[in-house]
Amino acid sequence: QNGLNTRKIGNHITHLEQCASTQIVAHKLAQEGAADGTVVIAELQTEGRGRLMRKWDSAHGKGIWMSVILRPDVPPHQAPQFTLVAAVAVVRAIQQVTGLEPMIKWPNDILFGAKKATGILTELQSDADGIQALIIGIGVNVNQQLDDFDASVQDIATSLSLESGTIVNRRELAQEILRCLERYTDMYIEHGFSPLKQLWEAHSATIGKAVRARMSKETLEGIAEGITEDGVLQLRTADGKLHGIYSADIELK
Ligand code: BT5
Repeated sequence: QNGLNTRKIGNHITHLEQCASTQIVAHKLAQEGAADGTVVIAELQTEGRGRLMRKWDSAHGKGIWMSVILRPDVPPHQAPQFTLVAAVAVVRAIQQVTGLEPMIKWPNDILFGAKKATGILTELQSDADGIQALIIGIGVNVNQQLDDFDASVQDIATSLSLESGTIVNRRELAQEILRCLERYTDMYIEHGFSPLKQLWEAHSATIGKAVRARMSKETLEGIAEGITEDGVLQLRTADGKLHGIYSADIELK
């Protein structure tokens, strides 16, 4: 028993006052053989990162900046789905602890209206034998007020405190996120995405909407019709064609 009532996630927690990025620390621990479910959490990240090496603004003591090492027995092509599963876990935890109702923007943003409160970053360590480790990075803006944010994100970011008008207990929320993450990743590993699809769609800010999907080589506009059992976004363009989107930045139109 680890106090969280989880089986593995959070059995080992490294709590740092400061680091460059909890992703970097977690990658290193994973390479050194850290157990499935190991968690790294920091009060301050000096080089918090998003996808494609974008910056993640990580104010001191105001958010939950953490990375979770998982060692699931699934093929590497399933790694991106863990982002969707983690998003469901974080939304459920936020609902549970604060009563707020955030929405998920495919694949990795948790929003209130158009503003982002959480980002998720799933990274992979793999070799010829398959996945060695997944490093799931979760950044939740919890108690920032507007001027705690970097000027570059003040127009696009929000925090749970700004949304609720109260101070939110970060420890309680982090614990609930870890419990939900274990519940939903277990479900995914055992049964695949189908039992989670409905839950995901119920919290989706994307499905049924007109969106612009920016990918590395092209941009497509159309209606986001749904996601497949594999978590692939189905986008229907004006010419009636259905496109499977594996990775993109989505703009709601
Ligand atoms: C993400 O990337 O949203 C993934 C963020 C993951 C952060 C966690 S914190 C713990 C762990 N350790 C790390 O170093 N990272 C993970 P992406 O979809 O690429 O979004 C990045 C964009 O979000 C930036 O380019 C900004 O526009 C915006 N942004 C940066 N910081 C933000 C913040 N605190 N709140 C809201 N938006 C932010």
